Amino acid sequence: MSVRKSTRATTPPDNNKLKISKPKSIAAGIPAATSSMLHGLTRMGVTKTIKTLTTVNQSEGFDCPGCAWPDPEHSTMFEFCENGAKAVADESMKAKVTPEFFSKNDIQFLSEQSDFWLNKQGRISHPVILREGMNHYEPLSWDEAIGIISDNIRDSNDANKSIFYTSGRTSNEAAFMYQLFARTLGTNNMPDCSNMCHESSGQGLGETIGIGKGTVSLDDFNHSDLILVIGQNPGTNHPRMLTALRDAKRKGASIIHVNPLPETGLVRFKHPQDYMKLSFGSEQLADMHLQVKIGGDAALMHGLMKIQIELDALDHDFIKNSTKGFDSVVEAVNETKWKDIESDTGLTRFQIEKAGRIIAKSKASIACWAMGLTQHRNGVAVIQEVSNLMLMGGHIGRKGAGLCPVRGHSNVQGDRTVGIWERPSEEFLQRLDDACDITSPREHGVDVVEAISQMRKGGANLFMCMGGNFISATPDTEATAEGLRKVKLTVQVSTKLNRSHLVTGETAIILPCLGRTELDVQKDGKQFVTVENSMGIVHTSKGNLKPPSVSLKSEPWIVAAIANSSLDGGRDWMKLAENYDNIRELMSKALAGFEDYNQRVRTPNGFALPNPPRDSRSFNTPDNKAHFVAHKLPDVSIPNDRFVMMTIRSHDQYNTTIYDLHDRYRGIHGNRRIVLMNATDMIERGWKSRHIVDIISHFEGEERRSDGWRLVAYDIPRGNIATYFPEANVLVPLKSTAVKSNTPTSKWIICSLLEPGTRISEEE
Ligand SMILES: Nc1nc2c(c(=O)[nH]1)N[C@H]1C(S)=C(S)[C@@H](COP(=O)(O)OP(=O)(O)OC[C@H]3O[C@@H](n4cnc5c(=O)[nH]c(N)nc54)[C@H](O)[C@@H]3O)O[C@H]1N2
Ligand SMILES: Nc1nc2c(c(=O)[nH]1)N[C@H]1C(S)=C(S)[C@@H](COP(=O)(O)OP(=O)(O)OC[C@H]3O[C@@H](n4cnc5c(=O)[nH]c(N)nc54)[C@H](O)[C@@H]3O)O[C@H]1N2
Ligand SMILES: [Mo]
Repeated sequence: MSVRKSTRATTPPDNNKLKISKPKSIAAGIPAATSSMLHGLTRMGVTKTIKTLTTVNQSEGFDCPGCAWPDPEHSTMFEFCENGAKAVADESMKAKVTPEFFSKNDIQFLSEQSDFWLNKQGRISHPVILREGMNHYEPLSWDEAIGIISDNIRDSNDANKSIFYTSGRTSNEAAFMYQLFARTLGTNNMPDCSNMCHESSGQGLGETIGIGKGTVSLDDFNHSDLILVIGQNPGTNHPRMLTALRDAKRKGASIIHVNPLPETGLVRFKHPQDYMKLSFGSEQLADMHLQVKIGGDAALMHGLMKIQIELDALDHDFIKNSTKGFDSVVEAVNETKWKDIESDTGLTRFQIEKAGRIIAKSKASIACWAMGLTQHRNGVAVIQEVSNLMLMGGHIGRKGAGLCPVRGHSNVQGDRTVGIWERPSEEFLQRLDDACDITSPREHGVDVVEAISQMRKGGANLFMCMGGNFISATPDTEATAEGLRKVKLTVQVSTKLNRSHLVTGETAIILPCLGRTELDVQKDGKQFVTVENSMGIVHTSKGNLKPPSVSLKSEPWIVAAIANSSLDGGRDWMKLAENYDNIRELMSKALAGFEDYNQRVRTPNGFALPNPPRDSRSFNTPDNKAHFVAHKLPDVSIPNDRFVMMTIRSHDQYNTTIYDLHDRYRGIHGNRRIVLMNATDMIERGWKSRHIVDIISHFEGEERRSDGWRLVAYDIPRGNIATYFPEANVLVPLKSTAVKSNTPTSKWIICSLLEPGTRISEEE
């Protein structure tokens, strides 16, 4: 038997020349429309591009795999954006990763290629296996693959030695079956991408308003006086949100953008559909940009709350009758000094007062946020501060008002609703057990960070991933790799090649699956699946493209086949996969709010799941009140000569999938190994754009190093720097996580920047 040589876990650089141009001030509009068309055309051909793009988010079409932002009525022609077009084109790529491809290229060679290169190789066409000690994947039959996985499960004496990860594109049906399988087996080990994403929002809001989801509908944007967009880059990551912001703005709403970077879409915006109608004007969206320092949001919220209290812009009736804890928040806010607020935020009291007055005047405000708040040590606390600010003015359960965590993956919220959670509630388990005649384990399972620790201790026989790219999405790339290599069997259910296929357990299997856009035909005919968007609307998604290979299986079929061969008796798993109505029938019984699922989900725009704060201004907390939660300000001081780094997304990427090398709105092209840095900070050190540095991150006495990063002078607060995810994940310490949600602090990493090859002591 050959001995496997090690593979590379971190992303190698693309050796293209770095081009820097002026950041764009206008998002969407002509360049976006052209760029998305070009992207589609080059990857999948003219007819397919047009056929595909015109059916995205139609009531008869498939749900856009781009993001979780809802569609107006879920039926508008052309309600797709550059982001969605790229996601669709990428899935429909003509190139294929075949067994011949794997026999030509060993995993060491593949691991030395960049993420951009890996993704370009196309769709995985057959099930393949990397046998113990071997350096090449080889084809195998579906039967053999399922047999190897179920043997591993049956040989294990402990269900908790299996870990089942989920990424957020998985449909409700597949996710429901997957969690039912895991719980029937006897484990809650169901980490998911949410653990790294909006976990802090779910945790924070669960405590304050009794539901871990947002409380606004898309229509609320049409009735709002003020929209806060905090720690979010919608121009790149949720482009369709810009349409909602534009419409709100036209109806008189103010928009305040809170971000260390002046993100493009919020400055000026041109709608691609207006381009089609030949209207060439651009509109300014944000009325105010509060260029807060990284981590300064909690202090900003205290400042804004001070103003509300001072101006008595408070909803006294609501506070008195429907909430608890207001006084403790007033006390905490009063204790905070303006000078601390100014130094933590980097803003002036004057700026904050101005924003505070806009908020005080508003009769209906919406607060939106994303990763700029959740991926911090105080992620849960800062979201509760936002909630405090909104509750104070009664901005909840009122038309045009509410809390709006903007989700990432298109079905990440649905996956959680149907049971992908390592810490399910007793209420959820009880209902599941009664409906499905099982006894679910009550012991909590592992989340992402805990799963990595379990693997590093050699405590996992099976690590199965329903989509995603675990090695590149998780923090501390080398530590995660060490864990993955100790697992007996790793299984990836995937569409495209990624690094998680190259950093594996002793044996590794890739199960290639159908994508969202493709026809799914089972024994009873054509199937559709269902998904839930960021605003709690559940609707259908039906692919219409011919799958790229006849060997692909659907995710529900894959779960059914593995469950069928790993568990004895009890349930006819294959029957569930023959017709997804059978799965939905079971979901109707097992899930609160899913009654008559098959019937209700077939209505043209789907249906809304119950949301007590939105529907009736009521709160499902132990005392049926909304809760103000007081927090002291976090320590956001940065040690001398160090920087705080945030890891962010570029324009041409979808998480770990790199479509291309252009961060168009920020004017950075050809190279992703860059550091955005304040020009004065650079001048002080005698550095210029393109200067190369090594980055060292520091956490609790540990150091992590990554070499060869190019500086780019950028409009970012002093002491702050930004790098791209996933290249910089090697620097994110595994143990640096948010209190309560355990989300890695991908937006708060303390770093030193050094001349190449030097060590800290040499510099000091
Ligand atoms: N094209 C594209 N679309 C996507 C994705 C993608 O990768 N590509 N990913 C999807 C997923 S899974 C998700 S979760 C979302 C992510 O959507 P975003 O949350 O918009 O994504 P990030 O790039 O992580 O950007 C976070 C923003 O927060 C800001 N920020 C960082 N730290 C702070 C802070 O301390 N305070 C404040 N106020 N702001 C801060 C950054 O400057 C940046 O603008 O997008 C989804 N949509
Ligand atoms: N440093 C840093 N790290 C981060 C973040 C950050 O901001 N900074 N963001 C975090 C966030 S918000 C998230 S959500 C995670 C994302 O973590 P993941 O969800 O694990 O990663 P993705 O890159 O979205 O996964 C891409 C892979 O999914 C597979 N795929 C695509 N479509 C399908 C499908 O329909 N079915 C199946 N089975 N597979 C499919 C393809 O093989 C593709 O290579 O990363 C997190 N990591
Ligand atoms: Mo995410």
